[in-house]
Amino acid sequence: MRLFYASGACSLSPHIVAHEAGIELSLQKVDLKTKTIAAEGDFLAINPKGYVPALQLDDGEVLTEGPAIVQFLADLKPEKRLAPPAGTLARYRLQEWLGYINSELHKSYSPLFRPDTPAETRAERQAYLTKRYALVEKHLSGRSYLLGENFTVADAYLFTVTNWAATVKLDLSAFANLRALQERVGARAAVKAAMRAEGLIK
Ligand SMILES: N[C@@H](CCC(=O)N[C@@H](CS)C(=O)NCC(=O)O)C(=O)O
Repeated sequence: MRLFYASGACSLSPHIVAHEAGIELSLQKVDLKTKTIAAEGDFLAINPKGYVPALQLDDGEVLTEGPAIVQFLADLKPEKRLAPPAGTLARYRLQEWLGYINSELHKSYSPLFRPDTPAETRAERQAYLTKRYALVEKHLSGRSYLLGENFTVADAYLFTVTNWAATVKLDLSAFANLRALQERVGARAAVKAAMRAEGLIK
């Protein structure tokens, strides 16, 4: 399988999950500005949406959307317990978190990365994110991970987007539980390996 990624982008989340699951992926780096892949040119020919992550299966099928990709990878190795079994309430809790991270957190960061975003919009998005993170902070009280004591794909996704906070000058210092989660996840061997492979840490 091939994972189309950009260093430190949301594609780090499935990259982490693959390491956690022990699934070997061929990493394909995408230049998001030019929509090209180093090895073979046109990324839009692989994923017409033009964004990462995209996972190409061995039969050529391409799966997109981070929340779908991480669940697909987790379900390939159920024994790793990176996602609760399908059909259980816990699985829907996982999807609830993936949806929250995707629409409330991930997409709220996007305008903060654009240099032409007006200061007013920037301030509004930062306030919105702070409000949304306050809920995560409360939820994490007494829990090691989003779903309790087990690391799941939702933690990989939360970790990935929350890592962007410093770059966009979003102050999360008031959120001790969230900071502890970032440290806990960042210390995992699989997470370090994925970050190292993307050149994010040494
Ligand atoms: N809906 C997609 C959004 C993915 C996304 O926002 N990817 C960003 C990187 S974090 C990207 O590739 N942006 C480049 C672009 O949209 O042109 C998902 O949840 O997977």
